[in-house]
Amino acid sequence: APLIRLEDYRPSDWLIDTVDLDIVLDPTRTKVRSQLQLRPNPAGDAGAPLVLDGDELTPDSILLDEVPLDPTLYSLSSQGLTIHAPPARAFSLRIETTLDPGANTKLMGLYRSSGVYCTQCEADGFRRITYFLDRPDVMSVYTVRLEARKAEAPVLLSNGNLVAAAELPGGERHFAVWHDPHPKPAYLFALVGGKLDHVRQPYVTADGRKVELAVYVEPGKAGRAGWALDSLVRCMRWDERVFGRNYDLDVFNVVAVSDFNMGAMENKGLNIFNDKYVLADPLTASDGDYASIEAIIAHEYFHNWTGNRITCRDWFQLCLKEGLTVFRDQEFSSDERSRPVKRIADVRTLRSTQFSEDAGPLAHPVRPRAYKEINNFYTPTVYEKGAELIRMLKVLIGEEAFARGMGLYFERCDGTAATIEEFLDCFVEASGQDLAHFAQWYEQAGTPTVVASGKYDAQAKSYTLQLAQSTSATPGQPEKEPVVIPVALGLVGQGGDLPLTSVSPTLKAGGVVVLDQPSLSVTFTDLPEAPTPSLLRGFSAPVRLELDLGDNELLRLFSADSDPFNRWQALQTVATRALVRAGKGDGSTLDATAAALAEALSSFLAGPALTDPAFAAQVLRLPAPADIAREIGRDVDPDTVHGAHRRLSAAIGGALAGQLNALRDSLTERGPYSPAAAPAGRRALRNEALGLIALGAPAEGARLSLAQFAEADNLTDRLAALAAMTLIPGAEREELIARFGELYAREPLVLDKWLMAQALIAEDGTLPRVKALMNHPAFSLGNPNRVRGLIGGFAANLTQFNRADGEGYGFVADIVIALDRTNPQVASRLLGSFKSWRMLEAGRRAKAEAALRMVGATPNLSRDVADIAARSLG
Ligand code: BAL
Ligand code: ZN
Repeated sequence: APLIRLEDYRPSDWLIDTVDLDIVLDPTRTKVRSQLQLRPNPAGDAGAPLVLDGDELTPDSILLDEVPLDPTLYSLSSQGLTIHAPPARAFSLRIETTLDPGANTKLMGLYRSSGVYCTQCEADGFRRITYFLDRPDVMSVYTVRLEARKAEAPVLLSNGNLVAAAELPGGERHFAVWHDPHPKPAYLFALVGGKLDHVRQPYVTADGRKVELAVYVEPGKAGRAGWALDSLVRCMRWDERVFGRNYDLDVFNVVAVSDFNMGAMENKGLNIFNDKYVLADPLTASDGDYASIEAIIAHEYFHNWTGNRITCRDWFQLCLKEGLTVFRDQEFSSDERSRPVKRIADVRTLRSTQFSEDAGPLAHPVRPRAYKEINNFYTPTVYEKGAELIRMLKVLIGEEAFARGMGLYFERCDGTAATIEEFLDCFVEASGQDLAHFAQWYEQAGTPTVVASGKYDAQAKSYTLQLAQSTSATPGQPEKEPVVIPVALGLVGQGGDLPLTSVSPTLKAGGVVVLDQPSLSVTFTDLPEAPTPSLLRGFSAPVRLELDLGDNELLRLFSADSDPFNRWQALQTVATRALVRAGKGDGSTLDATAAALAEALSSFLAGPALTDPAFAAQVLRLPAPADIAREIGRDVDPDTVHGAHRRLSAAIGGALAGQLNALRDSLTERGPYSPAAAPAGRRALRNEALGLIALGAPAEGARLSLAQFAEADNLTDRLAALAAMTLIPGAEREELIARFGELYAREPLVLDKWLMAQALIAEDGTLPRVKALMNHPAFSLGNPNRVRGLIGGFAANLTQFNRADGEGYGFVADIVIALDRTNPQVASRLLGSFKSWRMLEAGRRAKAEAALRMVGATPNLSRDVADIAARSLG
């Protein structure tokens, strides 16, 4: 496959002003009639051939200005249709194609999911529906007529507003016409046709527009759509209040489908969702699901301005819409819930998904410079690190300048396909600051490490902080430049934060030191006592921090820091250091660390900490074994890491079992289930405690888990009981697994969690268990959620995917190869599970490499899988 490069970008030679689609839906023979109004792009080459993208299409007919096009005037290839010498003026094209939605297992373009017609066009699925200039900088006004048998598809939806709908003569068929007045790129096109129930609610925007909001779901599931609708209303109000953004159509529809490659898709006015991120009721969705639904409903809605009204010039700019929109949804969730807890959860995700990507062979810049398959760049780096860059920008230029810059961006770039440069220019103008160096973050891959050390001079009453940064080489980038790192900090004394007095120009208002060179030092004066530095408050930059603080100083920060993120981080750092040592084979300090942590946690849990149980739950949760493996970074033995983690958890759980038990009792919910943040936080803490008891006092843990399962009135508590029991081998565990499976036999989304809980068991028996579960009636390789639950869960199992005998790798590799024939996107995602193979000890490394080579050598691989295999080995 050819390498597509940012530097080769050229504007399209042709533009398409309007698109008229007439689509007659049929399970195997869907007719697509497309009429395009084209004109030469003044910014392109006059007289250039017209090269329309097409994927797995053949035209039934082509008319140019209503006249059949002579076959000598065009050619067809596997990539599309070229008209060699089109007229050098505006003209129309009518093209007919026939599609088989039932046979479309790639879930890109038009397909059927449980009998529902739906589409997925980002990044390049529209070319699987009709021939088109399928690139985001070609923006057109769409009018879409949909026709279907009424019995098969009583609901017909597309983008924009409904302008006509009627039965056809005979009464068996009907049609609907949708018009979207906002020019959009083809990747935002969508249609839905099927039997669907819905819930709806009228909404009036802050600027007075009446909008009908609706959420469509499978028949019989309308009772589970309320939370999504409620979340939609809340995020719309929030975007009006916080970013001054109003909605711009008369309807906004959300549709849940059960087969979907991504989480959801922001098609203009018609968001299509993986049903996992829409459906919720207390017995089939966990607190985490409620929070994810709220966040993803918001994310897709926020795209209406950051993505749709302002889209991307080309796919290299993907982070322009994704990083910014993730930032916006994170801010929304922070305002709806607890800001520190949301930040901690986001940083956990960033470290586990993005730092690990940055540390391995798939590392790439937030704005990649080249790709073979764009679908492989919907990554934690583009999304999560992309959001971190926006957050840093805000810290660097300040809240007010940031708000002005966003306003300028919305005003100036509305209706355009924009670039990162155009985005950053708005903030240069709003702040008066030069952001050229900051822009390096978009170009340079890898996680910088910041090393910090400090020295107090009692005589001078001054404290000097040294900061140094470095970034390891990543594929294609052997040399790294220093980046602009905002280090938000405080100096903590006996009575709390000390004043920050310094003449250093690197210290900004609000206590931010800007590290924009290899190293610097800042001296703070007028300090009557030796301070403990609290660095990177709120995780002000996506970096690894190495501190010269001892465990005692960290424990002091845990109890005294005014920054909740760093209180949490302090304890994580103490645990991480001990686990890294033990994970490398030196477990000599583990017991002492366990005792110190248990003592700190014990007084924390006895104190006023319990005013925020969700925060306390985060404090109780140790860094995951995979985080420790990543910190060790080379020659990792997963069994040693996992063993150390178990030992530390069990020691803490054992020491605190009595206290945790009492704590659980005090947190018992009395009223009916509510997904609100406060009761969810209490459940989180109760269940975190249960996990520790299960490891520290297994008999007690089993008793409590079984009782909790029996009494629970919600999925969160049932799942937590199941998860705790998976830590305790034996007949009781197997009975509970079976009982859970029967209870939810008809709930595929819950069974996904059940499959995953089993796939994550850190025992030798897990691989045969997972193989057996592939024959479970609920499992299907054809459904992405099932694959991600069972096989994705197994591939995330540190000790079992990385079995010393290599069988875990072979199993996943075989599935990747099988899946690639039907769904390359899901297959390549799964192959991404190998991304950390190079950090393993030699034996496993060789076996992982062999599995990757086996995949790479398979004939007829998709571009998606071939690209991941090649880069993983590169
Ligand atoms: N644009 C793809 C799905 C999402 O990020 O919203
Ligand atoms: Zn997005």
